[in-house]
Parts: sequence; structure tokens; C-alpha cells
Amino acid sequence: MAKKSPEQIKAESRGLRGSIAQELTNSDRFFTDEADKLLKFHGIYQQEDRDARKADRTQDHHSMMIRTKLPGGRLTPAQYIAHDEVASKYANGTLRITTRECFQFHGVLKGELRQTMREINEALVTSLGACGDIVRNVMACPAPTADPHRQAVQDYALRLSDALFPKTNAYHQIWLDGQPLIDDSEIDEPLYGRTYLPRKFKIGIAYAGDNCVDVYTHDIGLVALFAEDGALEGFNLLVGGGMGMTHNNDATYARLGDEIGFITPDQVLPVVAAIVTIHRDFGDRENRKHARLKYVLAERGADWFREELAARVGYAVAPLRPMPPFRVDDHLGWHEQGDGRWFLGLHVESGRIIDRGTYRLRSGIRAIVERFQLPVRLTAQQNILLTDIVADDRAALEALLDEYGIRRVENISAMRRAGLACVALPTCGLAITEAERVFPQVISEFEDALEEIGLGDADIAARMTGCPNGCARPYVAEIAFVGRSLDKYTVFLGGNPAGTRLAKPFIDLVPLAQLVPTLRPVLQSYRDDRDPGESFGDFVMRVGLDTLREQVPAEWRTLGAYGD
Ligand code: SRM
Ligand code: SF4
Repeated sequence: MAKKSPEQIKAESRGLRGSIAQELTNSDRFFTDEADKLLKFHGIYQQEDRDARKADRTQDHHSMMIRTKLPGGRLTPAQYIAHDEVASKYANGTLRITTRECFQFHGVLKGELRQTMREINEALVTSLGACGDIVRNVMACPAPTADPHRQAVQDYALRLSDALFPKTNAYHQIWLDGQPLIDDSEIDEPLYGRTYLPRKFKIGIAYAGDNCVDVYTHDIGLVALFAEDGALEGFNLLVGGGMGMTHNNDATYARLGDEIGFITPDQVLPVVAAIVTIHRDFGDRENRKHARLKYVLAERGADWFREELAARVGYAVAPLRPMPPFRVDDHLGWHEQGDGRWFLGLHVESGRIIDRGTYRLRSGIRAIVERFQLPVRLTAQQNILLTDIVADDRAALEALLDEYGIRRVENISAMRRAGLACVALPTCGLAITEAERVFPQVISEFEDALEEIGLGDADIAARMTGCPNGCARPYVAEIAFVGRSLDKYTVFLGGNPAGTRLAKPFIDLVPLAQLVPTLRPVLQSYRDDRDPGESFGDFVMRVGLDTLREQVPAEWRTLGAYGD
């Protein structure tokens, strides 16, 4: 029998049911391909531990990754503790903060999947729509604030999430009721329709001036603008950003969102919903590598898009308003919230909340959240903010950080703070190279090199991904290492610290061990020839990649797939 296309599987799924419930009751350790595709909409990825598979091909190594959906990255103390419990009981004992302010569990066995999902749900957290061809977790700047206007901006993450939530009751029936199956009645998805979206769809909300969510990289970016008295005026609307691409395929590319116009607060929900329908109706349903909204924008143009949007909402959006320049605030360290309380941003290397030797980050955060009952927020840089801390508790909290060996941000280099790495091996089925597991060492090498050449604690944003899909948004970093072939990376340079410019391919097929040594002469040039206050990314673009390429060994200079 011919394999069904993703579109056919969605169309025949009866509101994302397919055969998931039946397959849950069999003794197989894995789901069929069709069920696997639908599971993604429920926030579940079927994976195989690639280390284990390499070591022993005679055994089955399937397990599930579950991604919980946390609009604006927010969790109550009880929700955080529930996540921590699930990580111990059903997953691999770690919690993974994602680049979209969600949590992921890795290593959940199929036989325990339903119970795991129930326990997540009991904490009033869902995973429906965390993955799949649908609107994903809506991100917003997570920094707590007592300013009601800024809070209103953050609340849009929740409001948009609710408004764009799928209507199917399959999630409830499969995971929570646990009935064999179930209700085949026609499900009305007024927004999505029977085939949902052609591809994933992402929304990020930033405050003007703080680009901590990489607002130009989403399908829709909203930039909140405030009047002089602090009131929320509305949002500049950016559409058609995206990072994913494929090596050796020029038809795929990373793209920054187009600046479409300005919308008032009451226009946000209808405009965003209308844009989702534009993707639904115009996104490519034949070729998944060409299905994101960014290709509609790139091919039809921003003017066409404005007209199409106006036709759907009944008015034209106003012209873009001036914005102050962006910078990126990572929100780490101690900050006042404005209501007499404090929040503390803790650095989480590559987002992995884990206990390792005397560094007991997971136990420490759990102990702190439990003892002080602190709400938690996750950041787009894969870090965690402990919030609503009363001043009198600060000393006791600091003592707990010491007890659990948790480093303060003051003791972490600027480069490590700014770095991001995707999950990659061993769980990601698409990884070509390592990322999360090797990135800390790459940063250590940078720290040594910077020290040796006299650049000290230079603030350079580097990111690493195990393939070109771009999960750590590498193409807006000043330096990006993108998995290319076994243990070899394409190096991109020239994003800016504000995250508003795309980096360009610099050198190719560089082995992991050669990444930092190869870039050393470029860092030396930066030391010698930079203008006062000039960032590394700006320096690279001013001097030019061709000039800098002359400084690296000839063997890495051929850009092959990327042309030159
Ligand atoms: Fe991603 C696929 C992990 C953010 C672009 N991404 C995957 C999968 C599910 C692999 C798969 O399809 O089998 C990875 C699971 C790895 C694992 O073992 O956990 C994966 N993506 C992640 C996370 C966990 C990376 C991280 O280290 O934090 C992020 C989860 C975000 C979330 O909570 O929703 C994650 N992925 C991103 C981002 C960044 C963002 O959204 O801000 C991007 C680039 C932005 C974009 O979408 O353009 C991104 N992921 C992709 C793509 C390429 C999409 C494309 O348009 O080409 C894929 C592959 C695909 O969809 O076919 C992918
Ligand atoms: Fe996997 Fe590639 Fe995403 Fe990294 S960038 S998590 S390797 S899909």
C-alpha cells in the first residue's frame, strides 16, 4: 500500500485521533508511522536513543519526547514541581528548557505515555499543539514586571494561545479518558480546517528595545510599543521569519520577518488569526520543505500580503511605527520586579536542568521552588527565572544556591551566557552532529582563546545546531556552528548582538576540534582592527567575510553547497 502523505494523514485523522488510542493498547514499543505523525500534534515525538542504537542494534531503543506548551514560558510553583516529578518518574531524570520557552521530557516509554500525559495534565499543563502543523507555543519576553502595561503585553501570549488552540477533543479522549475509541463525530476546527496548517507556525512577542525572543525569526513577530506615559500603544507586526533550511538546497533559506505595519491592541487577535488563515490557504501543501509562511512572503511579496490581510480583516494595517534599536537582555542575575519583590535569572547550560556531580542544578531549583513557592519563567535563551522573591528571602536563597553548587551569573563568561545549543544527539533523529553535549567545551575553548589573545570576557554570541534546521536560531548569531557532516560544521558569521541581521556562510566542513583554532586569527583581527565599541558581528560585516576568509586555512574555505 502506498505511503500516505502528511496531508492525507491529517485529513483522515478525525480531529487528530488516527490510530493513536488503539496503538496505545498494543505491546509494541513504538507507534506506526501514521500515528507518529499525529502524535506530534499532541506534543509527542517518537525517538530512538542514537547512542544506544549504535551500541546495540539487537535491541529496540524507542522512547518518546514530550514537549509541554507554556505560553510566555510561565509556570506556577506547583507546575514546576509536577514537571520535576515527571522527569524522575517517567523520563530520563532531566528537564530540558527549549528555545521557545517550553519544557521537554526525553526517554518516556510508550507503555508509560498515557500515565505521563495524565500527570502533566493534572498540573493544568497541556502539550496539545506543542508540535505539529499548528500554532506552536507563543513566546513573549518572560521578565516579570509590576508594570500593568508590560504585563498586558505578556498576557497576549496566553490570549493568543487560547484563541488559536485546536478545538478537537481527541487529546482529552485519548490521554485523559483512556477510552478504547471513541467518538468519530465530525470535529469542527473553524480556524484550521480538517488538514490543519501546511506546516508549523510560530509567534513571538517582544518589547520595543529588547529582542530576547529573536522577534524577527518567527512566522509572526509582535513588537510592543509604549506611549510616553507607559500605556501600550500597539505592536509593530513582522511576518514571514523562519530559520530552517537544508544543506545543498538553495530553495530553502533562513529569513527575517518583513516589517508589515502597526496594529492596535484590539487588532491583535483578529489580525493574527487572519495571518494563520493566510498560511493555511497559501502555504505549499505539496512540498514540506517549502511550506512555511516565509516562502509565501518571499515569493508573493509584502505588498501582496498586506492586501490579502486587509481583505481578510476588513481594514489595512497602519504603517510601521519607528522603533528604538534592539538589544538582547538575557534577564540573568537579580532584578527588582517593581512591586518590592525580586526575580533571579539562573543560567542553564544549553537548557538542560540536570544534577551533575557537585553541580546539582535540578535538585537545587526544586528545593528553592518548593521552599519559597516561587513561580518560574523560562526564557528563549534556555534559562530559568525564579520570580516573586521577597527581599527577606534573598540571603536564604543564596545559601541554597551555594549548597547545591549553582553558579551565579557573575561567575559565567559573557560568551557562555550568550551561547545557545540545540538538543541534537542522542535523541534528535535529524541531528548530523553533536550540539548540546559538545557546546560547553567549545565555549571553554573560546574562553581560553579570548584570554590568551587579550580579548578577555568579550561578549560574542555563538550558537550551535546539529543540523541546518536552526532550532537554536543560529542564523541570527554573531557566530553559528551548523552540523554539516560527521563531526564537521559549517561556520556562519555576522549576525549582530541585537539579533536583527542574518549571519552568512563563512567556512565549511570544519571539524569540531578545529572550530576555535580556525577562528582564532579572525578573533585576533577583531582585537586589532575593531572600531571603539564595535561588536564582533558588526566588525565581520564591515571588514567583509571574503577578507577574513583569507586568514583561515585554505582547506575550509570552499563553501561548496553555499556557493561563494
Ligand atoms: Fe526544532 C525539528 C528541537 C526550536 C526548526 N526540533 C525539531 C525536532 C523535533 C526533530 C524532529 O523533527 O524529529 C527536534 C527534537 C530534538 C529533541 O530530541 O528534543 C527539535 N526545536 C527543538 C528544540 C527543543 C531545540 C532546543 O534545543 O531548545 C526547540 C523546541 C522549541 C519549542 O519548545 O517549541 C526547537 N526548531 C526550533 C526553532 C527555534 C524557534 O522556534 O524559535 C526553529 C527555527 C525557527 C523556525 O521554525 O524556522 C526550529 N525544528 C526546526 C525545523 C526546521 C523547520 C523548517 O522550517 O524547516 C525542524 C525540522 C522539521 O520541522 O522538519 C525541527
Ligand atoms: Fe535536531 Fe537539527 Fe533541531 Fe538540532 S537543529 S534539535 S539537530 S533538528
